[in-house]
Amino acid sequence: MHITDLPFARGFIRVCDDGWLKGWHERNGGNLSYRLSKAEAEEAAPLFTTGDDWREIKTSVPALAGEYFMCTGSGKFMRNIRENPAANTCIIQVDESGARYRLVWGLTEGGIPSSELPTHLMNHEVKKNAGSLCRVIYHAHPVNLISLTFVLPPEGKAFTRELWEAMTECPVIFPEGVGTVPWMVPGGRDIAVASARLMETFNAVVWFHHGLFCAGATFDEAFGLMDAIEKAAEISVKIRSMGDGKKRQTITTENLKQLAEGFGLSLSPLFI
Ligand code: 2HA
Ligand code: ZN
Repeated sequence: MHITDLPFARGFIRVCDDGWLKGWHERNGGNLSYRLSKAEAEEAAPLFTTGDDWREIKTSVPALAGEYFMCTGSGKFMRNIRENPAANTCIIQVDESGARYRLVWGLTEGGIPSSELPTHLMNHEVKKNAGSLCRVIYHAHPVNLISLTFVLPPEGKAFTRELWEAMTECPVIFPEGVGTVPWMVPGGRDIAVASARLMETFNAVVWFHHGLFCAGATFDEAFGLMDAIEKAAEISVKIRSMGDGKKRQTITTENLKQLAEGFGLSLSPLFI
């Protein structure tokens, strides 16, 4: 048995490959993490090595003590993951204090976990503390979504309404809306703290002029959310690029209320 034969690893690799084929992962852009269930960690444990040094996470995630995560490697290319998952991804374990991690599998040609590890782990911690079933945090650089961050303000309401109005399914898929982080330096604790705060409310957080983070219980959910938001963003970019860029009609506030009633959605009152 190999780690890469296990269903969670296969699901992980498939997201990386699909995201690459979607055009969301230029060079080493984007990253993915998955929190293993207890049963998955037990099944994989005979294939783990435990001799690696403990290293600083550079933030603290005490609620994740002892947990295992599969994640992409820093500087590794999503394009190469299907070809050689063991060289480009890893499984890490968080220590009992929640401040350090060690490598237990992968990165066979060297390297460290994703540069966005603090954001991934802080987002996982927020979701776990909220009792959410979320196990997947996915970060990508989709073109249309990033383009919209140059013409919309960094405000949850403006962004959410733009996406909700682009496609009727959007309010159904993310009734809580999306959060926005204005431009910040990526890769550190500050952007992780800003993102995690928003992940308390949202499953999608836009990083201005950078990309999008999505959370989901399954790979399908996290990938599907990324895909739906990027598709809505593409529609929005097209609308804004046609003629005078003005909408003749749209999905109105009244329509959103009707949709909420029809589908039993609790659309965020902040954005209505
Ligand atoms: O290069 O996407 O945010 C990986 C990234 C950093
Ligand atoms: Zn990025």
